[in-house]
Amino acid sequence: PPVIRREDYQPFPWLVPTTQLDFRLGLEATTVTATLQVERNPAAAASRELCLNGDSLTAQSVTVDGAPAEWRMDGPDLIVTLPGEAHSVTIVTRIDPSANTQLMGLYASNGMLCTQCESEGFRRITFFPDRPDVLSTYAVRMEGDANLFPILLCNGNRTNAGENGDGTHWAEWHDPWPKPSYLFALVAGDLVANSKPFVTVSGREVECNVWVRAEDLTRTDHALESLHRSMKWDEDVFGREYDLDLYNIVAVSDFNMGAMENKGLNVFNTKYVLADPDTATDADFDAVEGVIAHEYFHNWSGNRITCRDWFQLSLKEGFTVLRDQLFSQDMRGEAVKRIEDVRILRAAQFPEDSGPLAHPIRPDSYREISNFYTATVYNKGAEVIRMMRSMVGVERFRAGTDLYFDRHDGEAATCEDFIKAIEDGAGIDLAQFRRWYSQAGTPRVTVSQAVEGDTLKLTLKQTVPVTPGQPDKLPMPIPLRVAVHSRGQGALGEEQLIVLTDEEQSFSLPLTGPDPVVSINRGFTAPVVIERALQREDLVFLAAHDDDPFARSEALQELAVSHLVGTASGSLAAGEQAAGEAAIIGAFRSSLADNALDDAMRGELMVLPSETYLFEVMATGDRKADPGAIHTAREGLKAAIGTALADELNALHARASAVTLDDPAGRGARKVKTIALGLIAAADPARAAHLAAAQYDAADNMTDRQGALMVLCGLDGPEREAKLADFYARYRDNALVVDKWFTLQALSLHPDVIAHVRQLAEHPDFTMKNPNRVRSLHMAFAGNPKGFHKADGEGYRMVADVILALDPINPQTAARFVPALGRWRRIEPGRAALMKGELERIMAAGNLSRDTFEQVSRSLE
Ligand code: B3K
Ligand code: ZN
Repeated sequence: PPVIRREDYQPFPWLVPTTQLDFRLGLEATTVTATLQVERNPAAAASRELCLNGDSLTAQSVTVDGAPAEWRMDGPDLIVTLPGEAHSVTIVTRIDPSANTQLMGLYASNGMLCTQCESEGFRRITFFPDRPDVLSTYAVRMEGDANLFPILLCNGNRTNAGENGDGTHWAEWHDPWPKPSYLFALVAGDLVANSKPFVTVSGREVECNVWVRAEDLTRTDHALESLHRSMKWDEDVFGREYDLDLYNIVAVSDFNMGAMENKGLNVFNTKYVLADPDTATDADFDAVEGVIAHEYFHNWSGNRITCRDWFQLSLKEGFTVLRDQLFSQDMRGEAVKRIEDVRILRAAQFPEDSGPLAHPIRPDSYREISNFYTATVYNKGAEVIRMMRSMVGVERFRAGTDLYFDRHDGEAATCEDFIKAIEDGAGIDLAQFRRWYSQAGTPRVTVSQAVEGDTLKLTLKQTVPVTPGQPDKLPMPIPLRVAVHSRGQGALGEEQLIVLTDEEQSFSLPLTGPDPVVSINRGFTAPVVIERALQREDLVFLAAHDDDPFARSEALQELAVSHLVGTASGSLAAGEQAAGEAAIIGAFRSSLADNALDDAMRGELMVLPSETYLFEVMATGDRKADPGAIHTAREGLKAAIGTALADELNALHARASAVTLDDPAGRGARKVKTIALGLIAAADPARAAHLAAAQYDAADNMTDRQGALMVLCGLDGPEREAKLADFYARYRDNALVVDKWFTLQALSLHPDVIAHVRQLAEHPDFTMKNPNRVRSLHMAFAGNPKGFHKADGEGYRMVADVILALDPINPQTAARFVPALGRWRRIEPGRAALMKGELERIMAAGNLSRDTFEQVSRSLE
């Protein structure tokens, strides 16, 4: 497959002001008649040829201005020769949605028809310039069986509808906003809506609908309310008003991603729509709210202003992730949300940035763009824009985004356009800052300090690691919020923002008192790794007293990371092991006793660093990660905490179990309840099994039930089997909850987890055709630090088998399993050889999709 390069961008020679689509819908056969009005693009080099992308399409007929046209195929694409300046091109294609297992283009799901076009799915529906810089106004007519497809939806507004008298009916839709083909959507099916109008800031009424299958209707209130909250928030915080009279959200159960922001017709994975307390956890509720918001915010950051080409993906995704994060911070509390987001960044993006698939947030080349919907483009992209906001402050940042929306409304823009708008609107020079868009790799900042009179001299040194294709790196501007506290006096210093721009730079900061302790990268202002040798008592001080709650949790993480990595690599000096453990236990004890903390924050302080992140830290320099040693160390620490704090944890579990409120306090209680249970389980499995069974039985909500079952899954004994069976029997008709049942078993620390996963893959409810189900079992297993990294390589082999089996069915989803194996270079030699061997086996199988080929070949380079 060819490599596509950012520097090769050329504007399309033709404009397509309007597009008319006519669909004769059928599950097995759908006929599409597309009429494109085209005219020469004055801004592009002239061409007599109109190249229309296709993917697995055959043209039934091609006419130009009503007459047979001169055309030919060029691989998958169709080339029409056009003599004049402006023409009407009509093409008829026929597709089989029921055979579409890739879930790109038009496909059948649960008896309904729906679409997914981003990035290059529209070309599986009809021949078209399927690139984001060709904007067109769409008018769509759809016709189909009125019984099979009572509801017919498309982008924009419904302009007309009627019955044909032969059992078929039709609808016409018009979207007044020009859009690229990737934002096209169509849905036809037997659906019902939960509806509630939203009145915009200027007084316009917007009909908001959440469309689902009838049996799911009772689980849609949260999604609808989340949509309303998002609409209001975007008006208040970014000054963005919705621009159509209708906003439709449709939930489908077969979906490659979370959701899709098609103009006026979002298509969602059911997982991010359906929620009620009996079937969804508190975390699920948060995820629904976050994804609903994310897709809604795309209406401005993505749809009104779209991307010129796919290299600019972070223009819409990074910015929209930042917007949804800020929204969720406002809805649920800043500190806890920030801690969660940083945890995700470290677990998902840092490994990407340090591995064979590392790429800048604005990549320079790709073979398959689906592989670049990554944590780097999304989450690091959000961090990069967040840094701009931190440097200029909220108000000036708003002036920058106002200018961006104003200047580029209706355009297909670039990351450069965004940066320029922030520069002009916010009044900041981002010349050096642009390196965050072009350089991959997580910068490391080394910190040293010295007292000089009444100031503290802080010396910072940065290195940006070498990444594939980028051997030489330049220093980046790294904004850091810092404060200098005094441990001796227990005094807290004033916070200020410093920006490290050079490779090495010193800053003079005022001292607050004796024993200065620097609190740095507060709020995680920059997505970097801070390296410093802080004394244990300093970290304990920060964990207990820092006035930035994020910094408090960071200090505890730092304490745990250095202890665990030290333990795993056997590098701790005598006595250090016990001292480190004691310090962590002490910090946990303080968090448990600190009445000023709410349970939501207390819960965050009780989460140990993930094993993925510990691999990252352990695999520094020449040192390799040892997943087995990390797992043993982390479980050992859990057991030590559980043993030392048995009374406190039991008391916490009991206290939290008595809270039955359906409010933030109740949520906090549910969170700490299961965290406490997990720590108790590490120390006293029998007692934990008993408590977990009781928690399961008493549960009146999914959070408690799933939490209890999760703990039971890692234990042996009769309760495990009994509760798993009960859970399945109770929810066997609810696909999303059955997914949880698969996941709990695939993620479990049970010694027989591999055998369990093999059995579950044979379960009648398992299918490779449904991405949620595949993820619930196999993706969960690939993230199981113990099972996946089993020393004999059986876990690796199982995941490689999944990739090979899934690739012909759904390449996009298959390719997402590759990064787990691709980290072999950073792992100890025994496992590394086994992982690499599996990648080579996949490569040797041949006939791989573009998606999987690209990821495997890059992982072996
Ligand atoms: N924009 C979609 C991503 C779809 C990608 C499919 N390959 C979801 C989102 O980020 O909102
Ligand atoms: Zn998005």
